[in-house]
Amino acid sequence: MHRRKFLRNSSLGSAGLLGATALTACKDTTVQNQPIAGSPPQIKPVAVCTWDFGNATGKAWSVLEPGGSALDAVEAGVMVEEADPNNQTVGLGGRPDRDGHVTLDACIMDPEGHCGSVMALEGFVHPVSVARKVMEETPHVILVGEGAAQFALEQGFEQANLLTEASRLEWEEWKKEAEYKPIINIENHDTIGMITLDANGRMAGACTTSGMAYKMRGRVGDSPVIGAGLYVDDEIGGAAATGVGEEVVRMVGSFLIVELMRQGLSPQQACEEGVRRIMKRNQGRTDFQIGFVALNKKGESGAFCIHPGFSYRRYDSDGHRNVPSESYLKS
Ligand code: SD4
Repeated sequence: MHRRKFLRNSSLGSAGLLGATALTACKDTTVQNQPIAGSPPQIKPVAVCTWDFGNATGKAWSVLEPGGSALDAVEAGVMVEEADPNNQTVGLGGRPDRDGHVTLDACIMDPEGHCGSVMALEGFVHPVSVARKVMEETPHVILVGEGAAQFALEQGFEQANLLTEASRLEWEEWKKEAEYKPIINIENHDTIGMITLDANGRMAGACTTSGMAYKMRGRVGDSPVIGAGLYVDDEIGGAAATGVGEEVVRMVGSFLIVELMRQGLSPQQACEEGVRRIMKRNQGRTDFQIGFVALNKKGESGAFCIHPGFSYRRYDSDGHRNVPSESYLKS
């Protein structure tokens, strides 16, 4: 019902090509990067991330504001959530798979388009930093499982037990029924994906997660898949995803959003179109959540999701705020 109405009202429909009508058809709630009054136009740094992770964007800002690089900022920013045992979907304290293993996925991209990723990494608090080492120290883009752990050790990362008592007890409880059913916005949707723009106009991104709670052993979602959970093109902008990774992977979601921005859509319009494509492919299925956040080269940002409840954090020289996202379904 919702879907049909939405598609009927959308001039983008299934055509995939974006004309001038399409660009003006939807209400554009893109957040602008305001110029500083009285000063010549200049690049103003920005950090945005999925969900209300103010400590993470705050950390990224502390790197960006004094002139630090987008890459250093994005890594430092998401590391805050990786180290927080109270965030049960990222890093330390992340919910385990159904067999009780905390397995982490992360990726990072720099302004030159270099990228690194680790998948199903166990026993290290900062998979994003291991991913950065994959990018900088190896001829590869992705390392998985035991190989990723071996590489992390070789690079001097310290091993740690990531299963906190709180997450272990929840898992023990879950095992009584052992039902695998994501609960929208609650159970396991707090992956952090972050995009940064620095004072030199360079962009970077990172995404890190413990994935869907109680997933099958060996399952990898969208977050460490370049183009799905994260994509950055320094000429255009970047995007990151949160939610049910299988659906994001099927659409190569973040790459799609960056390509839509390349065709002229604002970050807001691009996120909306990305969600519409996912809904179209799912033919009326609504029992899952996905949220996208995007930032373009001008420092404009936008977000969109399927169900109400998603928001994104934005930090720039005008302040630090949690921006509620509009949704495809209204309630
Ligand atoms: C995944 N996309 O592994 C991740 C989960 C997530 O917020 O985003 N949670 O599918």
